[in-house]
Amino acid sequence: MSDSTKPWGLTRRDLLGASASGALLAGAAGTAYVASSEPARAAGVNLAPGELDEYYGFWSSGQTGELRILGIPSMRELMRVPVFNRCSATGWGQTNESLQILTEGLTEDTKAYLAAQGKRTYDNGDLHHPHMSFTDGTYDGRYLFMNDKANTRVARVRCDVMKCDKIIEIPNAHDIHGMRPQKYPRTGYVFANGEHEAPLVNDGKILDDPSQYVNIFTAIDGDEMKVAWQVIVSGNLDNTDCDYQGKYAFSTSYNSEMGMNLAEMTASELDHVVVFNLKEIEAGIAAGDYQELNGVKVIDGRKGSNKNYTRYIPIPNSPHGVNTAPDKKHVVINGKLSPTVSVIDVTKVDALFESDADPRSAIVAEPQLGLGPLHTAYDGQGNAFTTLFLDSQVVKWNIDKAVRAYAGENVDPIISKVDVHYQPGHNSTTMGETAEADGKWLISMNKFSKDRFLNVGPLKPENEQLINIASDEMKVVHDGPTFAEPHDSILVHRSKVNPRTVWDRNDPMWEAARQQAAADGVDLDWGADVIRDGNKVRVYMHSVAPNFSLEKFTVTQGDEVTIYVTNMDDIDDLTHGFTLSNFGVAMEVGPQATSSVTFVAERPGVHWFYCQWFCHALHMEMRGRMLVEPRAT
Ligand code: K7E
Ligand code: CUA
Repeated sequence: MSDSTKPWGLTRRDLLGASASGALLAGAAGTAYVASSEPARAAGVNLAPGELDEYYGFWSSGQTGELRILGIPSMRELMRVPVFNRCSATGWGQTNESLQILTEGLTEDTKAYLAAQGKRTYDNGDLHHPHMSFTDGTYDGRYLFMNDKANTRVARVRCDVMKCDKIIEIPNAHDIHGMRPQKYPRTGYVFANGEHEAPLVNDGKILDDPSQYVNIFTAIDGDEMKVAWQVIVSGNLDNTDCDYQGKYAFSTSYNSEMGMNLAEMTASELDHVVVFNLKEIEAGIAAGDYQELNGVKVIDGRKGSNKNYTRYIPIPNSPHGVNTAPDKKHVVINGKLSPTVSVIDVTKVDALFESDADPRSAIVAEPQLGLGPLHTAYDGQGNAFTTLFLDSQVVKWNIDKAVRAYAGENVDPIISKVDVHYQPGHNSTTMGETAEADGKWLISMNKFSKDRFLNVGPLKPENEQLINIASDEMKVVHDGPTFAEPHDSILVHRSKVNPRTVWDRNDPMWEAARQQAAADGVDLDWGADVIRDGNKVRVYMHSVAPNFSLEKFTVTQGDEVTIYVTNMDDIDDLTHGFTLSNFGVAMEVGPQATSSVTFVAERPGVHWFYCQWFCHALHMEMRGRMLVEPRAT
């Protein structure tokens, strides 16, 4: 299918034509976009009813703790995938299946802490960075990985069902921030930065002695979701990315000072980026040059350790984002407090390890772009788009021109700037963090919305703007208000992702239920059984709209009850639910899925359970009774 016949919007040629004919798109670059539906329609943003988007947008949600899926360019929110949060709609954090995922990767230390709070898992998270698994430098549609800064975890979402299947806590490190999957040859590793400094063994023996604090870089095996190895570094770690050669990962450090307060953290004019030499680290681990801490092999990559595990490249003041360009050669380090970005040439990094070359010799450009550069995205044609937090702008600049200017040529790398509203953090372009960057759309993720929307009280939404980057003159074409606090997003062509529409009955998600049903001699698919096992009661039922297979069941006060519900409907949209009133129990049961929940039936009486996912004209009637006999006295 050629681009011009695609149903989901205008082609680049159409867009260029539209802007050439003038007046269709409001405002010139650098002026505020005037809100009006007409320009948006001209840009192909408002898809007609029934039209599909060309891209999936995978969105973080910061302190909300979930993953969100949007359609791009319509900016329609399509789905929320609970990950680190507790979800009322789906029962994530309550079902046995989700609790297994939420608890199995926690350290014993954390389990003990949570038990003391009467909890089995955390119910908050701070999800900043969602990224898809790669094969050969581009998205492969297998998994999405994401960090939890709040509770030092990394999670994985399966792209076939868009549900989380693994969450691991990262031992030894503190507060995972930057996180990226390996691009080549495949993922492979998932790299994760511990942002906050602490003693290596953080058991309270060392407290207010920052000279003994360290930070930890972690490589996770993304297939197994186990920590492969860790590296102790000098300074802290902020964001990370890696090359297209499978040789190096890069992490920024805004606190190379190891300061404990703002003044100390920002004291130095120069901080650094740490370069991790993957082959050397693997060789060091193989040779036994590590200490084992909490079951993890930890290698020392601090400055002055005189090994070839790491190099430290000085970078002007408090760098933040790290973004590898689709040219497979350049890595941009975003200056934050410095108005510059520093461009690393990965072909010059070998020399840093092979000789005592000046680490700065790998820097091939350092263009001054504006105030507060935080993150950079790419169009695949040699151009970069950097957010300027303080200037409230996105700047488009040319990498090659920046390199030539750094070498002394009189060229200006800046192509254009566009105002965004307001204070942008991350930005992302269509396929922009892969070798297949296509330069169609850019999202600017703005922290403040100020006056852009109806006032909803002191807590304002953020504003994510869609920008047409098909021509040098960037055009803001859509405002997208959003709840707390997406930091980052990726824009993935829809050809890369192909989720199922109903579950496979053999899915591993409910393996524990499958085994228990087999042990109980019950048919998990078509069950309508109540199994008593001491004071444990297991209730098996299935649902076919608009019925549960049990209209009632009886238990005794104090019984530990587990309800297994299998949804035997097998068509699109036929999700059922199971809500048990006044027991705080609710869960989603997708088509062909099994979900289960366990609680103590401590309330005698008649209690209704009902389906809370609208499934049928007789959805309201889809309910039954749990009869709880009072405990014998
Ligand atoms: Cu810049 Cu957590 Cu990616 Cu936010 S980080 S903006
Ligand atoms: Cu089943 Cu509503």
